Amino acid sequence: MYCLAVLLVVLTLTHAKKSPCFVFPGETFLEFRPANFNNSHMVHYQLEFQTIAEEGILMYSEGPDDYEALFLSQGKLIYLLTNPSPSGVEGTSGGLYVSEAQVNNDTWFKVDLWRNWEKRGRGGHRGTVLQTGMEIRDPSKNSLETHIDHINHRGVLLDPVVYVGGIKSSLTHTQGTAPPQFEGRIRRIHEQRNDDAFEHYSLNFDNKVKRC
Ligand SMILES: [Ca+2]
Repeated sequence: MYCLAVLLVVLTLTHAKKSPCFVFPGETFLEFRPANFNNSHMVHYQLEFQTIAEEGILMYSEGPDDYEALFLSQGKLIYLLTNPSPSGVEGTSGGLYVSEAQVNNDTWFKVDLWRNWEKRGRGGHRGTVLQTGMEIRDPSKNSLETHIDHINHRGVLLDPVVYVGGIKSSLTHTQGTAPPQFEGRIRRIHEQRNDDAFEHYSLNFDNKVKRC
């Protein structure tokens, strides 16, 4: 009996560590400030989400000039990277990646999001190909959408703070233009470069985000 109890505790803890899952009511957000986190230039995020909402922010980060957002618009998933040059002379190096299918049908979607990610060549050798964009999987239909470019998006500088499910109203690049806060569930957020699972937030605004 004791062994069974220990096993259950271990299984519960393991499950919690692997599968942080959050319920967003549509009026708040989580803020993450992982230790020693570097999200400038290159990242690879993974997450899963489920919603029936047509609009809403899943993830957002910004720096002095640049920002990136993963959000819903008219039921489609969009990754927006905005990377103006500091002088404004060289123009911008951003990207807009939009899903073809609507993703607000209450099933779980899996998302991979890359920015300037070095794709490994064959045989384990590092290639020189960079990829930026996203892949969206619907495991229930075994479907996959890929929206990727191979541009070197130079000079992407972001603060090591990631907002999930919405954003703080005072952030500089989005005032008055941001989609609404997300309503639905987000789980298994992970960033591969820093090997961070997004479980321990630095802020749960108004304490309204619950665990699944
Ligand atoms: Ca920049």
